[in-house]
Amino acid sequence: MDVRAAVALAAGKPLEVTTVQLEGPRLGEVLVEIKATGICHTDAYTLSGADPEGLFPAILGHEGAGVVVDVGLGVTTLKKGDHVIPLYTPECRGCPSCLSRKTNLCTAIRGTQGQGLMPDGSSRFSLEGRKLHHYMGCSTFANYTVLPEIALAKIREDAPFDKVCYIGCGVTTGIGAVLNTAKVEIRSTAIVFGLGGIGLNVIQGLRLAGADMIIGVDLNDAKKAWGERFGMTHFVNPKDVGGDLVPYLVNLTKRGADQIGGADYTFDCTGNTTVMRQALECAHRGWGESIVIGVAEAGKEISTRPFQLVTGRVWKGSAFGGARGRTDVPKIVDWYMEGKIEIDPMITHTLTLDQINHGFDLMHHGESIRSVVVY
Ligand code: NAD
Ligand code: AHE
Ligand code: ZN
Repeated sequence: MDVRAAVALAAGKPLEVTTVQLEGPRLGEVLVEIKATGICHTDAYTLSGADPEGLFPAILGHEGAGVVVDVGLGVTTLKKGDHVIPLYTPECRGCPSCLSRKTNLCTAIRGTQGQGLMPDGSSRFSLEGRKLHHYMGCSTFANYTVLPEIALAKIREDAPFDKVCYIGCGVTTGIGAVLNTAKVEIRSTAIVFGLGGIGLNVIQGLRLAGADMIIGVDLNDAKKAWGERFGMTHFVNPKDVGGDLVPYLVNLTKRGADQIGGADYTFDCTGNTTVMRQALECAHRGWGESIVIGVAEAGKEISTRPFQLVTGRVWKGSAFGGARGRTDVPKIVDWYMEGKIEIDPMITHTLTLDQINHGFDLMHHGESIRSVVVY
């Protein structure tokens, strides 16, 4: 069938909105009509050419919501008409990773997903006979896409697509990093670096968890009001700090009788490796945990004095907020529908597919929190 898509033809070039061809679902696959998709910084990262797994030409996009249109042979858990959110971290419930109960990083199809292919090693997308790569197993920058059954979360039918698409990445990543990865306790102190589409969701996750000091750090002063809107208690712009940022933040978090300082939990939501080091080093001696969420480009490395770890700080990473998509995503949709979490105010721009490059510009200029394309 012909579908409308924004195609990444080459690294660093704007997406080209055009008509591409999509084959129907094969064994274990599902055809989904995408109704809305968010634009995440990770899409921009891959488009920039800095992603070692970035393949071109490709159809990017991984933060969508839509409706099942057709199912392939062997599909048992979904049917035509079901409302779904695509999962770039699938949940097969049978691979060693899923069975371990220690991680959400299902390995059932990760190999082919990283090659921009469906699990059988082929692509369903083409443009005038030329193969197009899938992206993160989702390719939501197309109004129809094909996904494996294990990469779809079935959600309630009254949830608005143009809002809950954000649960497909940003909301779950931020809130999940707090609840699943860090397991933040009530009354904790926390520092969040980078108050964009992910960092603000970390902040609302910290508010949910009952943290009582939530420090937000961003180079953009406009993010102060945004952080406060979701529960941030203090804002620091590193440009306003005269000396080294780490002792400044450690000082801000001093509250025990020993006056050592350092946060119980810190989160990097920037993808900047210098910031990742700062985030680790302003975690509390003895127990502070620093969670890396940001994605750094190929060739970047993190470093610190091992003494930082010897003295009890813990460095962790979090992908998709540690969420098991088919199990957890429908619950997060419920939280939104019940008013337990907020999404609407973070969706600052709603665009048509033809305006998708403008959505990337808004992100790069720090003018949006989330732009959502509605088909
Ligand atoms: P965004 O562009 O909306 O926000 C980034 C924020 O960081 C901006 O507010 C920017 O001003 C701020 N910032 C940049 N450099 C900074 C610095 N040196 N110090 C302080 N603040 C700084 O991006 P986003 O969509 O929120 O994504 C954030 C990061 O998270 C990206 O690297 C993205 O690829 C990654 N990400 C990871 C996962 C995961 O599962 N681990 C999921 C989604 C996104
Ligand atoms: N191909 C990239 C991987 C980047 C990355 O870490 N992606 C996150 C999700 S970001 C969503 O916005 C993730 O889930 N990672 C786990 C995985 O299996 O990819 C690179 O840099 O190599
Ligand atoms: Zn994302």
